[in-house]
Amino acid sequence: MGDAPEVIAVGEPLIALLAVGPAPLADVETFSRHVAGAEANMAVGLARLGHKALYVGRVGDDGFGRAIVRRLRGEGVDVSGVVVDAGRRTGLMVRERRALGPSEVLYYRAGSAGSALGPADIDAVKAAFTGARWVHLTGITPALSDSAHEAVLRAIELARLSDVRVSFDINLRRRLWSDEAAAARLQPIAVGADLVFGDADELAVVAGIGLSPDGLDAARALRSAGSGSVIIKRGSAGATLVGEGMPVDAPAVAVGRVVDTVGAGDAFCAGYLAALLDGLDPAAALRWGNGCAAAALSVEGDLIGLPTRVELERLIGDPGTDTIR
Ligand code: KDG
Repeated sequence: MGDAPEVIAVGEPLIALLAVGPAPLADVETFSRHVAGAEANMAVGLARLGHKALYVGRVGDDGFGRAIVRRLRGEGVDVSGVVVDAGRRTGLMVRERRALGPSEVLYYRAGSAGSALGPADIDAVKAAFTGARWVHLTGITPALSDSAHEAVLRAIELARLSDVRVSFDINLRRRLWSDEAAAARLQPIAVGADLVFGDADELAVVAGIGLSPDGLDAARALRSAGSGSVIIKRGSAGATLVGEGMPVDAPAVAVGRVVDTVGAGDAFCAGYLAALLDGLDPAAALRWGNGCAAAALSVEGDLIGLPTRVELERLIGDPGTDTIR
């Protein structure tokens, strides 16, 4: 496999402060500190499964930035694409935890180091596009700033020039922009991507059509407009691949107790891409994606639950065994 990256992931790495214990944010006094960011999660997921990922993003020259770089490096991700921006702070998110109803997320990332990502940061790793198989992008980055949007477009351009395929996870963040603004930037990216991941809601927004609960209409609309394969993430109902031929469904892997849903989508992408890199067929890739998502759901924080190859094989190969002696 060598040291050349198989996948180049581009995005904003974040520090996430997660409330310890269920309470409204106003009452939370203790937080646990985690490394997060959708694309960084995906890169770590790939590394745990034995694949080479290069991460491109910006951190501040601060303790949070150092924690991110150390963690990614320690996980085996190539951090040569990470720029330390001395003039800005590392992006931050704060998340409460509720026993009932949705948990609120607050972002402290406007003007962050990560939001200053630009096309020059992509050009700086241009050589890595020769030989890479995939570039992985999400719909979060184009929401951060004009320059971050341009960085995404530059990554797509270099991918095309180097025969690298583009994987795009919509990851609609309504705290960052309106559906209209998101559709305007994300639709052209989705339509040009070889692989698009999204839930039914995200796919409908990006396709510019009404919501259908199964997401099939939106997936088909995107495919007719030019997208390659579309993966509909359906949470506890599993995932569906809409590509050539009939849609392929794969059930979710049962999770005894869901501890933390955030990051499961990134884990799914990591599992799916890892399986494709291994030369497995799309049905197996869906199983790997679902397995990784289940593993991530069962642990708090975005990174901790991401499985190694052995853990994934145990999870999807022998679901009846719960003790290894
Ligand atoms: O997918 C998980 C992400 O939501 C989390 O790590 C933070 O990247 C993040 C974001 O922008 O919400």
